[in-house]
Amino acid sequence: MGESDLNFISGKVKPITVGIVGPESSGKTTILGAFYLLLGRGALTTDAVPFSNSYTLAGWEAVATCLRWKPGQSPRFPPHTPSGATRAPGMLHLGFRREDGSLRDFIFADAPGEWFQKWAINKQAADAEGARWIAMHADVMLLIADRQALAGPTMGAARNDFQLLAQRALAEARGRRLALVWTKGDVEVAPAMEAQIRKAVASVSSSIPEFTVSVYRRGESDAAEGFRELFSWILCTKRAALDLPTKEASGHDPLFRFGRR
Ligand SMILES: Nc1nc2c(ncn2[C@@H]2O[C@H](COP(=O)(O)OP(=O)(O)O)[C@@H](O)[C@H]2O)c(=O)[nH]1
Ligand SMILES: [Mg+2]
Repeated sequence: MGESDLNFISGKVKPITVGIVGPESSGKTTILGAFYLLLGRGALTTDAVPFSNSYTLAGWEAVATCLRWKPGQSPRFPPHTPSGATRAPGMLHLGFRREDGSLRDFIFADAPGEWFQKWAINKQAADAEGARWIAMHADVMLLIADRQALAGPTMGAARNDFQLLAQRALAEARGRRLALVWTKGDVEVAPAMEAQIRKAVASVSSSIPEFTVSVYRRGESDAAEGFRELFSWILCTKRAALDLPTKEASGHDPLFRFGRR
């Protein structure tokens, strides 16, 4: 789904947009693939928030199909998300019925990591258009910390990149929901490194929730659990209510009340 298709959904109520912010190969597309596979098994949400519909089933299939077991072939990871020439990220849609009976649309924006790497360094970078799109439109941002990169031979560079990206994302979030998501939770990371990553996020706000996901089972816990916890946090997102002024003040010119930039 592209940017112009969004009108189709936002004609009703503006959907909640989830932006996944992280460098290349940090496990962003895998999160979406895992959500979709769990949804297909009825294991992503509870009966209280049943799945309603999706306008992008073919798109979901495309990200998830590699993660499935097929006869004679073990599951693979999704192919690399190309950055190409597009200016807006590819978007996947899911609709849910909430407890009060209302329908809620969610849009998941899967952008190539290159965009974020450029955006972290220069907010105005010409080829970071898609990252700016997410920063502007996302209601929820998932800031990805790739445990594999943070434990690998280039962990120092990965940490610096994370610090830059976290700074940018936190500055842009301005009151919107943001979570720190550790991907590849099966990989051990030095406690000192974990502390530095948390510190980069906590420097702005100490109340940022944390999730850990992995496609591999860790100890006793089911691999699906991390994805479920993350998804249920996303589902709780409410659109911030617009605070319109009361009637008594209506004599004033709106320009002076709302201001204009
Ligand atoms: N160990 C481990 N590796 C993972 C996991 N999820 C993804 N990966 C690896 O990370 C690579 C990149 O994943 P992908 O979702 O395409 O990352 P993206 O570029 O951020 O969309 C995959 O090809 C896998 O090799 C995980 O849960 N555990
Ligand atoms: Mg990807």
